[in-house]
Amino acid sequence: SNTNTPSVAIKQLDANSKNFAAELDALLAWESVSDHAVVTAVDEIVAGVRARGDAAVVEYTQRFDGLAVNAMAELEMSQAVLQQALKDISDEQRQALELAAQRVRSYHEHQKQASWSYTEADGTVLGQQVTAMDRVGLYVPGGKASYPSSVLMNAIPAKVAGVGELIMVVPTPKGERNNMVLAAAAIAGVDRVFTIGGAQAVAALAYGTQTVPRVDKIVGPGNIFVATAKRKVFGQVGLDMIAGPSEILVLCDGKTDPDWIAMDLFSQAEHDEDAQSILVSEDADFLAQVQASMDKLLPTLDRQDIVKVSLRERAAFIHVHSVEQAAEVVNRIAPEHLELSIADPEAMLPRIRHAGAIFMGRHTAEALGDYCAGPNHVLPTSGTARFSSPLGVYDFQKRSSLIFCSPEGASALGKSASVLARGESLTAHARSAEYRIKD
Ligand code: HSO
Ligand code: ZN
Repeated sequence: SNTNTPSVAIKQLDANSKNFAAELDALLAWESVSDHAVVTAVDEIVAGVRARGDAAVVEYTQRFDGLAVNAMAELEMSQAVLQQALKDISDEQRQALELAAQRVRSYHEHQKQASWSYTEADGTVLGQQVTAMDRVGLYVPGGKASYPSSVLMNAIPAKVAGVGELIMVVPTPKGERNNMVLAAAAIAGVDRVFTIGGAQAVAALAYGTQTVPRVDKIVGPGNIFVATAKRKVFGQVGLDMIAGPSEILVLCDGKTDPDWIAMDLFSQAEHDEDAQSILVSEDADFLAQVQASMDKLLPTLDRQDIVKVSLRERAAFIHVHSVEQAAEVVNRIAPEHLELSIADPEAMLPRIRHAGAIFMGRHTAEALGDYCAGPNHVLPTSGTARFSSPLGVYDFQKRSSLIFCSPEGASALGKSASVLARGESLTAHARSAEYRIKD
């Protein structure tokens, strides 16, 4: 428009105002909808797949994805199809996917945990053995939010961990395929692909069918049906965190090009209407400059409609008055993505306690990390960085504890074990330990 009113006026908060804590709470308030009708539908689908296996999956896929097949086997995509997708994308696209995959792989190699053990004076050995999961399922959404980058980010850590078999499910509504997603699966080394989705795919992976093997863990984002189905199969199978809307917090000293900051905020807002973009600065003039940049650049965006809603409903500029206050705000929000667009990000780092990923310096746009820097883009959202970490190799590994008692060790430990067991009135335990006591 030609008026002077900003196209989207961003909410302004001041960390010195006496209502700030309450205003911040309101800004961050977010509740995942749990729709009763969805829960009922998902319960029925999961029960159907559990009872009737392939036949139910074929029926639901016809009903929800408009894909009619005679047998479940037709819903499996061969490796030849994946290789063809790799040929069908452009050279530029293939090279970009390969570079991203290679960088994500080498970053995640650093996360591998090793087994360890130590030997006590009497010869008793204690330790921990690390093993990978046998089989993992990767859910990939169909349609618009079907991101090849997310295929790499979920599949590669599993492969690096040494997972035996990686099974991907991706719905292809009316048979519509995403070649970049299939090419990413080929590059990441996905073992089998089924063109199924929704609650029926989650149930098939969790319980297994005649054709779909049962997996040990399911990872990957999905819509409300997928999230609800994951809750339903909780306990049956390992699960990743259920992601909330994506967020970014940019902390800027006012010396970065305001256009860059505006576009960084937009890059998060364009994900979806619920995404949240927050800018924190000590420089009030700079906040005004970024607002002006946003007004200038907004009309040039392809996803304006989504961006506008996201900015109007959830964005904020927070004026802070010291470095300490800035750190306090960051830690209270515990953002999924934190950009430190400041002169000395390393000096700030010790003050940052809660953030999913920290992008350091003016040149490190979140977008680089989303695609190809190397670290994972599956990150804790909605403040859960207070207690959780990015998706990683460790999410596909598990630990077994090791105890190897020497005869002397067993004898010495037997005495304490016996006392403790009798204290719990568990006399078979006591006698089992006592057999090993040498007098
Ligand atoms: N920012 C998203 C990841 C993503 N961005 C995928 C682009 N494609 C959530 O961290
Ligand atoms: Zn993104």
